[in-house]
Amino acid sequence: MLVYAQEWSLWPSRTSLPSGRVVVQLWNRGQDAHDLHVRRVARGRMVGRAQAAPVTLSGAVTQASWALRSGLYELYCSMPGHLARGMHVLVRVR
Ligand SMILES: [Cu+2]
Repeated sequence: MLVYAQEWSLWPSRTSLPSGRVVVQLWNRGQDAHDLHVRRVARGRMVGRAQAAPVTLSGAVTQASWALRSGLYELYCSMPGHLARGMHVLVRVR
């Protein structure tokens, strides 16, 4: 899955993924540094431990490998204030 990050949104290449190991590439197309976290969503709230792709500078691409079970997940940027400004998106793992 490729995820574009820019101020202030995240654009995943797909919103439905197979469960298991997922290779994630974060491409920062914005000007500020961004990262990418993922947490499961249950009853409208994020639960459990986050997995992450590292802080990525403007123009750079970083990669991470996540283990995801089936369910609903929120992708978000954990830099201060970025989630509140809109840098989050739901994805479904099937
Ligand atoms: Cu950000």
